[in-house]
Amino acid sequence: MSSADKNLSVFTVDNLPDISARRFALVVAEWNTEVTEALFQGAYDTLVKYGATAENVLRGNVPGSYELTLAAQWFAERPDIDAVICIGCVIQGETKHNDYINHAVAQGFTTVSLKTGKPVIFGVLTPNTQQQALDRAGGIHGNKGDEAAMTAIKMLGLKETIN
Ligand code: DLZ
Repeated sequence: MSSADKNLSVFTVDNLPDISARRFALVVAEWNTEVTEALFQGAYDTLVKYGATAENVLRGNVPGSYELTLAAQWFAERPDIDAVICIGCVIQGETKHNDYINHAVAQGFTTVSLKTGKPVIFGVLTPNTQQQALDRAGGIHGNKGDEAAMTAIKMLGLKETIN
């Protein structure tokens, strides 16, 4: 940082907040269960590892990723919920169905997030193949559920700092 920037107020996600009293909702799609369960486990383990208590992590199941948005809104509207992490896996098929789902879901999460002022995290994989999904659900590319949980924690820390 240059001397001219000395008085710059910087809000970062560097300091992780105390989440021991924070309450999270994990919404999990039942399509491609092998993948979504692994993502759920990664997210859950990360929340607990960073201080969340088991009773402060709620889980909701939805049939498919398209339904994540509405369930996310129901959870985000609860005053006791601080952040919602949405978990799904939409694998490319022979039709454009996946494109419609992915766009709707991404737009939906943004809408819920802005409407409620709470982090609504996009933990939805959009791979071409099931192997690509498994690679990102505890495989060679890590676990994106873990990353989704970290994102929720960091956003709560940023919110605390800004507010
Ligand atoms: C219909 C459908 C298809 C074809 N593929 C997936 C998928 O790969 N992943 C997923 O989570 N859901 C899929 N669905 C279901 C839709 O998300 C939704 O549940 C239905 O269209 C009913 O609204």
